[in-house]
Amino acid sequence: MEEKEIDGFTHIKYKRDSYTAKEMQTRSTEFYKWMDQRRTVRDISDRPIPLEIIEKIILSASTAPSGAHKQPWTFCVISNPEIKTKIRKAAEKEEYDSYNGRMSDRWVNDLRPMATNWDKPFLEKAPYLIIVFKKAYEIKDGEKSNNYYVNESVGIACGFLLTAIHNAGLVTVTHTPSPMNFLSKILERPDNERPFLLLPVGYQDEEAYVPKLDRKSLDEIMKIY
Ligand code: IYR
Repeated sequence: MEEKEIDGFTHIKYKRDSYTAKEMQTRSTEFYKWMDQRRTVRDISDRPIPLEIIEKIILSASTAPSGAHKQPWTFCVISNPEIKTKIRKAAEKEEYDSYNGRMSDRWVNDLRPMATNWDKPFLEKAPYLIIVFKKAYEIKDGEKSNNYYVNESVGIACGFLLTAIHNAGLVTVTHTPSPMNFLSKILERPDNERPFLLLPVGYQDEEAYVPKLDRKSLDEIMKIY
């Protein structure tokens, strides 16, 4: 491996495959078609999944770039049924209050096409819940150290996580119970960690329905200068 020192730190030579314009055309088109098949699925089966799959998915998520390479994330994986039940109960309590007053009428109305409500059976049924925590700062040997661009970093890692779940042929829903500090309590997470996103992961149910939706056209989302 070719190495060089820059300002006292080792850098390694990096070389990855590159493609011809035609190859890029095919690869990017195929990738888009495959990504476009991903859907948020609430009907998740209880069919078991080996933990190793979840481990690989999380390793993929942790390849995300992060501010100063601080990797400010913890992925909690829950398969224990009692903990899942605790989480479901607490999430549904918050969600009930959200759907019944905390969210504006306009917000609830905007969600009608998604057929969501406060009932979250997938929190118990899915073989795994992955709960992503962001680390606001680090504590090593009692010393605090900073993390940077924490929301951006963890958000990108969650994008990678969703892609890895899709790649494994599994489904999830980006569940956002609010407020979600109950997750820190149930999982006894340290003070420097804040819950970011909850993903139940599993196979889709034998019969699963997703809303009939369109994605925005390229014209609507891209502006060329
Ligand atoms: N957090 C609630 C409500 C919800 C909000 C949005 I914005 C969604 O796209 C979907 C649901 C829930 O998880 O049901």
